[in-house]
Amino acid sequence: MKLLVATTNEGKLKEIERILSPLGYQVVKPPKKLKVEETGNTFLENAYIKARAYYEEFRLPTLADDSGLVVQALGGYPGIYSSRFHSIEFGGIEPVEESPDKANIRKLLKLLEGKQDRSAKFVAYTVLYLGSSGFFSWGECRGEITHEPAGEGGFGYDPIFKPEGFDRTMAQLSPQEKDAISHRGKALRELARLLENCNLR
Ligand code: ITT
Repeated sequence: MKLLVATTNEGKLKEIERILSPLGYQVVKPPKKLKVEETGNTFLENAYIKARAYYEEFRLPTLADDSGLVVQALGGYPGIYSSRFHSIEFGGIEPVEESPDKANIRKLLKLLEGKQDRSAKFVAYTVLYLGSSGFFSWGECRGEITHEPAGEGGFGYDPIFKPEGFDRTMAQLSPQEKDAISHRGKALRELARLLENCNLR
């Protein structure tokens, strides 16, 4: 089955392809990026909004992932604002314009200075939109926020997230290690299981 992936994030796209190709799905990159406003209040709503928008443009079974980092000591922030955390006002820190991943990490580390509780989780919701029906799934990965970035792998907040049971950050894991425990790996394997139950592959 061909799945169009409704994303503008290359790191995410690479992981989705890496996880779904061996399960028998052909992952297709969108012919062009669409500007989709994520106006939902939840990961699931935003995943649905993205999947539907790309489906309406390209008319192919469309998969979207909405994901983020949920930090306990920040009341769940950055959550659905994870990708644009640097550009919103939160905790008295002014928005900045620069490489989003680095700016997001700096802001998060600043907000956690002096805080005891550094527990966090990555969350991913996936929606497969088929026009008149669809599927969704989710996954999470628990861990904690480190005091400084380490590692070059992955993307986003990976350099400051240490998954439970590891003494390395997500950015220091191999791609296979990350996929085996990641929020996205869990959500996509669950989605594949649902599709297989419906003989869709
Ligand atoms: P699309 O909406 O186009 O897919 P996006 O990056 O804006 O791209 P989201 O709105 O779902 O996607 O935001 C996800 C953000 O959460 C992402 O940009 C990272 O900052 C963070 N994130 C999600 N999964 C991550 C992962 O596996 N490792 C590190 N950071 C992650």
